[in-house]
Amino acid sequence: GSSEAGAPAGSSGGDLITVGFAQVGHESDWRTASTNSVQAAFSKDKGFDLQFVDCDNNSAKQLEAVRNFIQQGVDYIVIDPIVSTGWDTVLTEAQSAGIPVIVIDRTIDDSDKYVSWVGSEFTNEGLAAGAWLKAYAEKKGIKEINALVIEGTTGSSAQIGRTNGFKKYADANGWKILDSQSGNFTQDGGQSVMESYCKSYQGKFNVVVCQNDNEAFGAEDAMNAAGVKYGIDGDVVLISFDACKAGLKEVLSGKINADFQCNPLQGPFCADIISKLAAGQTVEKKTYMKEPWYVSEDVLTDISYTNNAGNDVTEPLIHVT
Ligand code: GYE
Repeated sequence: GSSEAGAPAGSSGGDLITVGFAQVGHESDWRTASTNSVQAAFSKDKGFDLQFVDCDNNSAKQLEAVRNFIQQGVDYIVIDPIVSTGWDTVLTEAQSAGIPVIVIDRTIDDSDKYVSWVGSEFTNEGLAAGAWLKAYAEKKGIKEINALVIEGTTGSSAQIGRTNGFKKYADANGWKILDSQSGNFTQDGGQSVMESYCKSYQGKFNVVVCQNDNEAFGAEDAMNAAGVKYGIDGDVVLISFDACKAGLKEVLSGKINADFQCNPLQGPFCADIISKLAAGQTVEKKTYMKEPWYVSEDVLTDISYTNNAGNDVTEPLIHVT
């Protein structure tokens, strides 16, 4: 650590800034991109000594990882919180130990004891999906929407925001959400939820909303097996989130109708925040990633979508240009 006023004590990395990162797990392509981004941004040649812990989507493991970082006396702790609640006690412990905590990606609801957060506006992503579907249905003359939702990890802010954002459109437009179950942000999860949906709702649904691309890949496998036609040439509109590389390929080939990007490249923003803190500078409490959306048929040519700049989102942030 540095000797600037306000810089934390307890560095064990010589001149390097020691950073403990409690990562969610390895459930998706998005997560891999996130891990790579953080590891590249916190390399030794950039002045950091990164301790990376894969918490395997297990909240107890994640709390334990953070407590270990506190015990070791790292300079900074970075957390991508698996779920949004249950954080206040451990963040109080970090605060008492004088270790600043930076939150990335998913948000924390029940505590304000962190210094800064960088990530995405998940409710906005759900609203964007709703706005796109509304325009698409109008263009295609689809009168009734019977949707099946495959949610992400229950209690994660990504799942909560995407669910609420899309539901807002469903409620406002009289769309039916036939079912909404968690696929845990994994391909296997998406596949098994979709297999059971295909059995229970055969012939009754025309929209499938997957809360990440890996779930969408699993849902595609299940629909292929059940003979359900989806995508631009099918009977079922397939919507996804993340827009990872493999997801965008599916958009290009028309299998996924629309994919709402969540930008995982947060490492450099996080490293910048920590460098500023180490230099005794003040940092923004919130930093939002820029996120376009990708569709295989552009039904909104005259409308562009603008990322949330910190507003409390109650309406979709769509601006006619
Ligand atoms: O959408 C999903 C990942 O927290 C935004 O987690 C992230 C989500 C992402 O597993 O693919």
